[in-house]
Amino acid sequence: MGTLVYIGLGSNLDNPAEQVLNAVQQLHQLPHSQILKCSSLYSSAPIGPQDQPSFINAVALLQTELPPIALLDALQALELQAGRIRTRHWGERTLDLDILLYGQEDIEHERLLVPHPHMHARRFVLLPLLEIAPNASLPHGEALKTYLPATSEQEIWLHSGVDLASLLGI
Ligand code: ROI
Repeated sequence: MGTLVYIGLGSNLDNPAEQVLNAVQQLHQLPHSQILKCSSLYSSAPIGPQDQPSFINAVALLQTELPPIALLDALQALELQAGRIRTRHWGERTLDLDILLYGQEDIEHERLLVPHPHMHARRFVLLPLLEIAPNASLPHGEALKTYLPATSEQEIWLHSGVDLASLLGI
């Protein structure tokens, strides 16, 4: 039961790796939801203003019965709990949780666009996503791996693997 949802995680403040790992644990505790997979952690140069720290990024696969906006509310509550404050546009953040794909749904809501409109152009999304779902595709059928070559200039490197079982105690 439930929908398969890919969630992008990012942080570049206040111990970013810990922020991301902590968020994966919190996602696993959401009602009617469980984490099925989580990518390695990646370090990536900032997209946007360059005078900010590099990011830690990952992608997790969540199986959930929460409808899209309820899930969005839950993610925003976790971001707030992590002490997120909005600074400048495309600036630094303690925790960013993005719904990348929600099943194969196309969602156009005033608060939520799915697929995430920038995901195909960001290597810090594509690489971790393809690590856990090599054949992931957009709702209209395009394989996401076809977008990877166009992002080859974006700097990203492996930070560390994630031992999901020990992280989630399963
Ligand atoms: N850049 C990188 N490398 N990783 C992110 O998660 C990220 N998130 C953002 C902006 C500021 C656009 N840049 C990013 O929101």
